[in-house]
Amino acid sequence: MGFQANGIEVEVVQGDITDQSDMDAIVNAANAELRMGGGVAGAIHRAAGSELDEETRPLAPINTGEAVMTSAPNLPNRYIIHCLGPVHGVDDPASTLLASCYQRALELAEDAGLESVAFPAISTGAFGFPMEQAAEVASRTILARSGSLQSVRRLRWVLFSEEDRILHEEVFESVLNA
Ligand code: AR6
Repeated sequence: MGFQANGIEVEVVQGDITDQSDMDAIVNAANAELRMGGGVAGAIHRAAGSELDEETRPLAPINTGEAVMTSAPNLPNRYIIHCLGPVHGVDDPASTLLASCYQRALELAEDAGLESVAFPAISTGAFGFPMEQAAEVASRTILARSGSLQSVRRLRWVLFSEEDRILHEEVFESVLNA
C-alpha cells in the first residue's frame, strides 16, 4: 500500500529486507556490536558475509538510538544503515529512542544524497517493542521529518508477516492520511 508525506512516497509491503533491489539503502535492526545476530541482522550479515564484518568492526559499539552507514557487500543495494533500537522495558524513553533511530537513518541517507531507503520494523522482534506502537513512532517520524528531506524521495517499510503489514497499513493510513 502507498502513502504520501510532504511529497515523499511511503510504501508498506510484506517481504524480506535483503530482497529490496530497487532501493539505495536498507536499514539493519542491529546489535550494539554490529555483528551477526538473529532476525534482520542475521539475514543481512548472512547475505553480506565477512566483508561486512570487516567494515562494521571499527564502527562498533554504537549507542541506542544511533545509526551508522556501511557499504552493502553481496546485496543489491548501495548502502546498509545500521540502527540500534531500544530494548522494550529496558531502554527509556523507548519511543524517543526508536524515533531517533529513524531520524538518524534519514539524516545519513540525506547526507549521502540517497533517493530511497527500506526499513524493517526496528526493535519489534528480539527487542520486544510492541508492533502497533512501533508503527506509530515510524509514521509520526516520517510525518515530522518528510518536509525537510531533499534527496530522499522514497521510503519503504518491509514487514515480515501479513499481520504486521496490515497493522502498519492501518496505522500509517491513520497518521499519514489524517
Ligand atoms: N526482513 C524483514 N523483516 C524481518 C526479517 C527480514 N529478513 N527478519 C525478521 N524480521 P529483529 P530487533 C522482522 O529481532 O527487535 C538481532 O538478533 C521481525 O519479525 O531482527 O531490533 C540483533 O542482533 C521483527 O518484526 O530486530 C539484535 O541483537 C523485526 O523484523 C536484536 O536482534 C525486527 O526484529 C535486534 O532486535
